Amino acid sequence: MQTECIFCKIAAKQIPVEPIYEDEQVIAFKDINPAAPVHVLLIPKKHLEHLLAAGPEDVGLLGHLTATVGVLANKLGLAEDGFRVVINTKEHGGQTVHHLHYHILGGRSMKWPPG
Ligand code: DGP
Repeated sequence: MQTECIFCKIAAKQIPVEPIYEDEQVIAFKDINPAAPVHVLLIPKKHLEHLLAAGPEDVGLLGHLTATVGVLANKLGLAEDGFRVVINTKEHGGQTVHHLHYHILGGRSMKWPPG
């Protein structure tokens, strides 16, 4: 855990959170600034600054995160119409919180290319 990391604090329940899904390795919760009717963040409890900070020891964790997207899609009612998963990475990716997170966006049609 990184003491100054907001998502580490959420994962540790030092900041109140209503988990949409949680297990030993990951937690999912609503984005504070939703960009779609459904906008959920899925994070590892382990602090990884971004996707590129994941090493060989994190392959299982990344697989678990990705598999959890399907669990969330079903739980959130997104499985039939579809949804988008975004992992903003570093400056050009638009990453503002430096703890790996998957954005799960749904409830409307998404545009392409993204801005
Ligand atoms: P990104 O730009 O990919 O780093 O997205 C960070 C997202 O995190 C952004 O959509 C807003 C969200 N966010 C930032 N702080 C908090 C918080 O304290 N609680 C929640 N639920 N979401 C947050």
